[in-house]
This record gives sequence, C-alpha cells and structure tokens, in this order.
Amino acid sequence: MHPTSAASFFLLLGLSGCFKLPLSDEDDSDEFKKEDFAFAERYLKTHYNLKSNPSGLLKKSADSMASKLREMQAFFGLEVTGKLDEETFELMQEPRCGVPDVGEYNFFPRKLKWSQNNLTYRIVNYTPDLPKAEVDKAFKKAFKVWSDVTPLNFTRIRSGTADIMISFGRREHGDFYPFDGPSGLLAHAFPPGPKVGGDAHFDEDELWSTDAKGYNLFLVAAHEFGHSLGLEHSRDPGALMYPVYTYTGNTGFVLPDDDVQGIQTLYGKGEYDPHPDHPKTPEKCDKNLTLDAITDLRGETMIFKDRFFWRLHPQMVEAELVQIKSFWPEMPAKIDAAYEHPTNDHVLLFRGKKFWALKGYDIVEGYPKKLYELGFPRSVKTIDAAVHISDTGKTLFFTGETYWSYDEQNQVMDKGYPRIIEEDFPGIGNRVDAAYQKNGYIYFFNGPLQFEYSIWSERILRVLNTNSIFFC
Ligand SMILES: [Ca+2]
Ligand SMILES: [Ca+2]
Ligand SMILES: [Ca+2]
Ligand SMILES: [Zn+2]
Ligand SMILES: [Zn+2]
Repeated sequence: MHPTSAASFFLLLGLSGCFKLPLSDEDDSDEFKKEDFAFAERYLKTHYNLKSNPSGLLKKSADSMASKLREMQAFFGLEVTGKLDEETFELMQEPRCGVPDVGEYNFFPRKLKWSQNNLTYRIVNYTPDLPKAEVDKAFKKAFKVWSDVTPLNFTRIRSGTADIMISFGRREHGDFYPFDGPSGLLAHAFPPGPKVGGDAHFDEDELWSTDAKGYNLFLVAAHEFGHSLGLEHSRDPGALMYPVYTYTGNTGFVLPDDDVQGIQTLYGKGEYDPHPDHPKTPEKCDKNLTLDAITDLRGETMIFKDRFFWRLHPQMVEAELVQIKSFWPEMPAKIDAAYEHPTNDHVLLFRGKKFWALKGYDIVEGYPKKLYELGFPRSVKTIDAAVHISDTGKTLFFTGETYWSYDEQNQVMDKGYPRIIEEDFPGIGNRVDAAYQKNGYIYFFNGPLQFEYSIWSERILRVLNTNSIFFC
C-alpha cells in the first residue's frame, strides 16, 4: 500500500515501532478488514433488518450493528458478544436461505397460513443444471414432505396462476430481493397470501443437484415450501427450517420433529403419516443423555449422538451441534466409535464393519477400510467404543462384553484378546457406549453415566452423569 498524502506517510513513520495497527480498541476485531465489516453489515441488513443509518453517524451505526450481531448470535446459539468475532463471521459465510431470521421483519408479514387445504403449484421455468423430470420429481417430493404430516394437498398445474409459483432466477429477478451470484443466498419464498404470497424463487447461479454436489434441490425446496406454508426459521440445527443449508443425504429424508410441530400448529395432523418416526434433535443437558462416540481432534472434542456431533472447543463456552452429513456427505449418518491417534494425526471413525480416517476434517484417501484389516475376526461386525492410550501406544476396542488391544506401532492386534470388560475394568458395567482418554484417566460412558477410571491405579475414581461432559 502506498500512502498518498504526506499526513498518512508521517503517521506510518510514527508508528513504525508497532507491529500492527488496531482498527479499534477491541483486540478481537483486529483481524477483520474493512470489507469484512461491510459484508457483515450486508448480512445483518438482509437477515436481521439492520437499517442503514441515514445520518451517517459512526457511533450510532456501530451500536445498532452490535445489537443486530447480538440478535444473530443468540439465534444461532453462539456466544453473545455483540462483536464481529471469528465464529460469527464464519457462520455469515455459510450458504443459506434468503428469508430473514427475525419474526418482526416487515417485508414478510408473519403468522400467516392458507385458509384452504387444497393448494396448487406451478413450475414456471427450469434450471439447466438438471433434467426437467428430475426437477419435477424434486419439487413433488418436497411438497410430499409437508402433505405427509398435514391435511394439505398439492396439485400441480401447468398454466395460469397457482398458489405457489416456482421459478429460477438470478440477481434482480423481479421482486426487490435480488440474489447474489454463486453461494450466499440460495433461495427464498414468500409466506401464504395472494399474488406473490407462497411463491418460491431459486438462485439460478447455484449448481442444483439431486445429490451432494452443489446444492440439493429437494432439500432447499422442502425448506422453501415450509416458508410458502407459513413457517419461519428454526433455531434447531437439526430442523429443516434451520436457515443455513445442511446436506443431510439424498435418500431416506424424514421430516424432523421440530418442523412437524411447527407445521401441525398451523394446519393440524394429516390422516396417515407414512414415516411417523420424526427424529428429535438431542439436548445436551438431557439427564438421560447417552452418547455414541467421543474423540478429540486436534484439541477439540467431538461428541457423536445420532446424526449429529457436538464440537467442544476449550475456548468455547457452548458446544456447537452440527450434522455429520454436513461435514462428510459420504459418511454414514451415525457413528459407532471414534478415536484419535495423535502421533500420526489421524482420527478414526467406525460404523458397522467399516472405518474411515480423518486428517483434520478431511477423509483420508483409501478409506473406508474393513474391520478385519485391523486384525479383527470377521465375526466382529461392530465396534461399540474405542480409545487410544498414549502412554502405552495401544488402542482399546470395545465390542459387546469384550475388548481388544491393538498395537498401533506394529499395527497388530495384541495376543490374548479379546478379554472380558468387567474382569479388567470392574465397576464400569459389561459394555461401553463411548470412551476417551485425558490426563491419565479413561472416561467410560455407559448409558446416562460416565466412569472416571485411573489408568495408573487401575480403579474408578468418580462416577458422573454423561451430560456432565457439557458442564450441565
Ligand atoms: Ca402465489
Ligand atoms: Ca446465491
Ligand atoms: Ca458407541
Ligand atoms: Zn428459509
Ligand atoms: Zn425472489
């Protein structure tokens, strides 16, 4: 950068002893550039109704930006600082729905529903990304998600005006809510009402797909049609109506419980629900909480439960709940066991007879592998839990009432195994859900309890509730 005036030239000279030039007196905003703040401001304007400040007074606009940041941080369960921090900024960059997260937003009036149960839709134009038949199928399936749990019926019409007009468009597309090119805003839809009410628009600058590539049209459409029917955004990261795009697989979609509750509040139940098992999002402080697997990954703890995992960072107050598929679309939606091998910087994740290795958050090439490749007999079909003991270099695998010891250095299963869990770790029960090691202790999880086991004294020192891992 070249200072263009004498004043700034001298200012820089005067500061030559400093390593950095802080933008403000708050340390954590140092790392953000001017364009980052402009991006954050645009995000808050679009999704949190941040008003432009006509007077241009800096102090006042900083205040309202802080209050909108707090609103957004509260919505997403982040630490509420009112400041632009790394976590908040990262979330702002995730692809998402264009409908605002705040109820009182006056562009889209709220608490609206259709007064009739028979609704029509029309596909006005098509995306070149997919064959027409695939687009038709994705929309049909997306409506079925909602008609399965309500008395609503959707009929497609091919001409004239339908209740729900569906179209693809890019940038300014006729409704004063322009799209933004690839990624960012993916789609938006209007709540029930005449004319534009109920209509759903998809950003043609996205790559639409029927799988994990680009954005899955069915998943985005099912979300948008939720708005077309009168639903707002949900704070539940497991909900379809969560505002951030989350890939959840391309088969076997079942509407999460949170969305079912929402839509049935508006329209009531339907006659027959073909998939009555609507998944609930786990609550970390549930006193009956049980876990699937736990591992560290480069200092962060990953705690697996159903189709989710929590990320617990030593510097973070709140554990972040994310869907497994949103990180690894190719991974199964549930994990049996996991452990970190710190010396080769791998995390291994197990499901059924298969396992995957991660380096950081990337799946290592050549995986999944099969359990027998570790030296298990082919009769071992699942692993319940795994834990690596750094002092001995061994990894313990728990399966049913027995456990195995694997020598990581020589990459062989130790002789004399399997052994009986209860005989070698008395008091932890006869099976293990999940386990991890920390500071010379193994923490065994069995149902709603965890056992703190001292490797050195070979005994249980404490029995804790499983949910105490989240400081509940
Ligand atoms: Ca309409
Ligand atoms: Ca876009
Ligand atoms: Ca398990
Ligand atoms: Zn939305
Ligand atoms: Zn639009």
